[in-house]
Amino acid sequence: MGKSALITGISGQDGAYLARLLVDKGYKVYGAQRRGASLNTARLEELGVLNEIETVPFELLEYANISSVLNQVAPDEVYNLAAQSFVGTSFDQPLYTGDVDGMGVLRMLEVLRSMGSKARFYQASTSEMFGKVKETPQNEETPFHPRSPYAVAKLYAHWIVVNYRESYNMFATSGILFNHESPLRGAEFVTRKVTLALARIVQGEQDVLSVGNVEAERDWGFAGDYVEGMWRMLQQDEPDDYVLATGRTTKVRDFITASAKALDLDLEWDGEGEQTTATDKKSGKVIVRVDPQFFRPAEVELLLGDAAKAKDKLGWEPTVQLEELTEMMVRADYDRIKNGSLKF
Ligand code: NAP
Ligand code: G4F
Repeated sequence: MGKSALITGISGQDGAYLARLLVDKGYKVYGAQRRGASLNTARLEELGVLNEIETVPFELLEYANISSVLNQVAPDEVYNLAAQSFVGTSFDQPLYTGDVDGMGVLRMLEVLRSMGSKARFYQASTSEMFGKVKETPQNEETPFHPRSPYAVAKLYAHWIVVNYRESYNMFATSGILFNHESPLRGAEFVTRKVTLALARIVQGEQDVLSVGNVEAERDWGFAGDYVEGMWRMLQQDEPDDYVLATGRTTKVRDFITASAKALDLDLEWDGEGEQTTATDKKSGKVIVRVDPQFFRPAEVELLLGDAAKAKDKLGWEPTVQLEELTEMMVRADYDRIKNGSLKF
């Protein structure tokens, strides 16, 4: 009989790519989905996997619900991808973020421990935990310095995973993943916000893209590559922690320029800080502005990952370069706007 997996956060970007991967590998996949006014299935539909999984109602704030789902499903593997995942929102909703992203993980581990479950557990940890970075590039040994309520909650989750592994001999693994993007990325994250806005601007549906700190640098990879790494982590003989990253970092400003270029826009940047603008050379119009409302109370200025351990132990390497990823995202958003098929 094939293996079974429970994926929390099934409606999100990584949930959809991981569901596609595991179904293709012959897994029975249970998608844990929280209740909303309407079911959020657009990403699963886009990857053609909605009808190949079984969804189960799930809420990370509810111990009894987690317990009944895990007891009923009794999966071989659990991928905990659910989270309040937007750093900006965590400054406005720090208690909620702490409860879902920190305590929620403890609830899952406690349920699995009390069941005596042998399920292998994957926790979606994050490069945000490195925050005000202590060294560059960052690897599994780099000390943490989180800079947002999101990152602090994720750091709690990371250490409780390590603690349950060491205390109870559970197969609990933490993937410290650097930023990964795709056409399925949520529209509030900067890459997707940029590709969507520029696709609208060239089709006359928007005038200006307003952004925050364009000097921030991120190590951006493709989500499809990163879910492969998650799966490989759970196929090892022993649980451990792994960084997944591309080893290349890019400024937000340069991602905007490259996305614009993919749409035949040639940008000229001007000014500094809050006065920064970018003008489309052909039309002479300002199409990018910096708006301080998008600045964060504490910023992570630079992330650059070293995934040597994942390459060595998992045989994992990213396959999609940033240029290809940018083109993929820009094209997808251009077509969605053109066809009126934008769903998320
Ligand atoms: P995402 O698109 O924002 O998806 C988050 C998922 O969590 C959604 O399915 C959401 O459901 C669900 N969720 C939120 N609160 C919940 C709750 N209280 N109970 C149950 N489900 C809940 O995030 P992603 O980009 O796929 O990222 C997946 C995970 O990896 C997250 O934990 C994120 O923090 C982490 N991570 C992401 C990156 C990255 O670059 N993408 C890097 C490192 C780590 P709704 O659809 O109902 O909102
Ligand atoms: O796209 P972002 O919002 O992603 P951020 O904060 O790096 O977090 C993402 O990656 C983490 C992994 O490192 C995940 F754990 C987390 O769940 C999420 O997926 O912002 C990237 C950078 C930041 O420095 C931000 O200040 O872009 C900067 N930025 C500049 N203007 C902007 C904007 N970010 C957003 N969202 N919107 C802007 O207008």
